[in-house]
Amino acid sequence: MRALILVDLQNDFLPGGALAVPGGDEVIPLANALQPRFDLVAATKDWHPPDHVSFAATHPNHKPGDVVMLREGPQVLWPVHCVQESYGARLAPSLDRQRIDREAPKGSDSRFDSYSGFFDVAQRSTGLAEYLQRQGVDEVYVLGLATDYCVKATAIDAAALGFKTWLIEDACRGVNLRPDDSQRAVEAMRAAGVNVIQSQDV
Ligand code: VGL
Ligand code: ZN
Repeated sequence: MRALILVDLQNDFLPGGALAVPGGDEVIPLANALQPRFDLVAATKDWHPPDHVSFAATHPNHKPGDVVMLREGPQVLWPVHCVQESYGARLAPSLDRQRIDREAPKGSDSRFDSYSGFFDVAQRSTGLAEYLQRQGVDEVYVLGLATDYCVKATAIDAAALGFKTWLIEDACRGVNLRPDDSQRAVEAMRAAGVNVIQSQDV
């Protein structure tokens, strides 16, 4: 069984959103075209409470882009984004949502961030891995936003969980706080056993 994982195709990560990823809207047509080619489609959703630990506004005297040290490790601080039930947290209206079998919210505990669709920084499961395993999925293809954060973490965890894992590189876009972050993320995924392909080769 082959699953497609759509990572965080939410309004706040698209142009005009609170944490807009440059060119983020360009991956939606690819996501729509690819969905029918899979046995199962899952969509991860960043789903934060208003006082989430990853928001700069939660930390006095900090601004977006700062990094604070937490028990679980360094945490990049972001603008308020993907607040539960808000418009920004909704899946993109242009995304074909009919074929999505499972939505996987993450980062919904105010204390812990979760770039990965599988585990938060405290290593607690979102339930997505168990769901895919129950469905008999053994191959996972990953696309979405952002290459250098949630796509990277999700693909690396998928490979570590034992799924044969592909990154659909041209169907992802990165934040690129540093200009080469996405390229480095792709290299990190490759090093973790993720196969890197383009959408035309799926
Ligand atoms: C993401 C930063 C903060 C992502 C989520 O979807 O890559 N990035 N929250
Ligand atoms: Zn987030």
